[in-house]
Amino acid sequence: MSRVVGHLDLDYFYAQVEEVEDPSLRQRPVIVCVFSGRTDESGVVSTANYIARGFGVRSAMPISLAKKKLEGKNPAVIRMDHEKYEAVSARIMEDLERQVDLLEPTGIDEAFFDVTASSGSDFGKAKITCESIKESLLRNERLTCSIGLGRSKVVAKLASDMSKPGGLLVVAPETTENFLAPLPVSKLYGVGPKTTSALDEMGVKTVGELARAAPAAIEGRFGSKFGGYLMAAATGTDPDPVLPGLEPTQFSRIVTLKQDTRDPMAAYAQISDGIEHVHGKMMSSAKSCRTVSAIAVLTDLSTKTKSRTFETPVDDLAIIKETALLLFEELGRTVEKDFRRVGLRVSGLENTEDQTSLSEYVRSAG
Ligand code: DGT
Ligand code: CA
Ligand code: CA
Repeated sequence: MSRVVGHLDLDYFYAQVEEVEDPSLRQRPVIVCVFSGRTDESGVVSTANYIARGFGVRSAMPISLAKKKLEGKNPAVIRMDHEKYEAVSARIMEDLERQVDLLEPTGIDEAFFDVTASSGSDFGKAKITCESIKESLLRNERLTCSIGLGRSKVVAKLASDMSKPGGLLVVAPETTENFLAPLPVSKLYGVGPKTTSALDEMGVKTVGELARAAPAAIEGRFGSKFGGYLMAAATGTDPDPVLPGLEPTQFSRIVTLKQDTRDPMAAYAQISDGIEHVHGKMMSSAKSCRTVSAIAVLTDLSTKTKSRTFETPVDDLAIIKETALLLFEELGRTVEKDFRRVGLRVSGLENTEDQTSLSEYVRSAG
């Protein structure tokens, strides 16, 4: 039975988030910039939308050079707002986690996932899951992504790269070796310029040539660990599992409201089950939280948050629910647009066990 591994990567992520906030940007070249502050122009491009890329703009390019390439093209030059992209990323990962069996985020805009169990190892079924992931991302965040599906991480990552932007590429197990064979070795995950030129010196240019090379020669040149990885990657049999993050730092749940509203009671009623779900996760991992946050995504897709931090960690459902309701009331009073989605987050997690053992210690000491 083959594993079914996916890789998802958001398209031109920071720039696309800016387009969602201001849809008029979609018709213009957009560059999201990190200003170093030395002069008005110094700094680099973090990312650019595909219109700007069409004029030769790339990540890490000096802002002055990017502006030169976009002269007369009415470019939008936007300052990078990392916190904003982090918030969007956290929501996406949370949604994604519920749609797959295992999720391993590997960066702000990408993750590996495993759907072997839920698809019964059926790539056709898994493809439908991927289509619905793309639809919900578009519906909830108005963002597009690229997804690759294969029997290993290397294949999934390659497939998502090749389907960019906006695509979905499924590499079925029986077609994997033919898919990989003609590609240059530099396309393999973990193969940089150094490895590429070392392989080139051995007469290995394509992944197919790598797969047919003598394992002893490859391991002799690269060591048994990396050499072994290279040989496995070349046939799409790299064994690394999808590993979900180990220690959670927060739990959250977010729901799309049946109808846009800014009535706190209506919002609270619809997130109530979600609060119980979050509380259940705290209980099953023996955590208490210091901070409870109410989140509202408004109709213009901006995000507003209100938080309360307690002096001692809390794990009582009634306290969390009461706090959430108060926070939604505060949010309802301050926002200027209706809520489209509402969520609850608990953070500042601490092990409840530690507190028990501490209080037991105090008791036995006293
Ligand atoms: P894509 O995936 O090719 O459609 O485009 P991006 O922009 O999503 O590229 P990706 O996935 O490599 O990177 C995700 C985000 O990370 C990107 O939106 C901005 C940021 N980023 C990427 N490369 C750089 C860089 O060289 N410098 C800085 N400051 N940020 C970067
Ligand atoms: Ca990306
Ligand atoms: Ca990425």
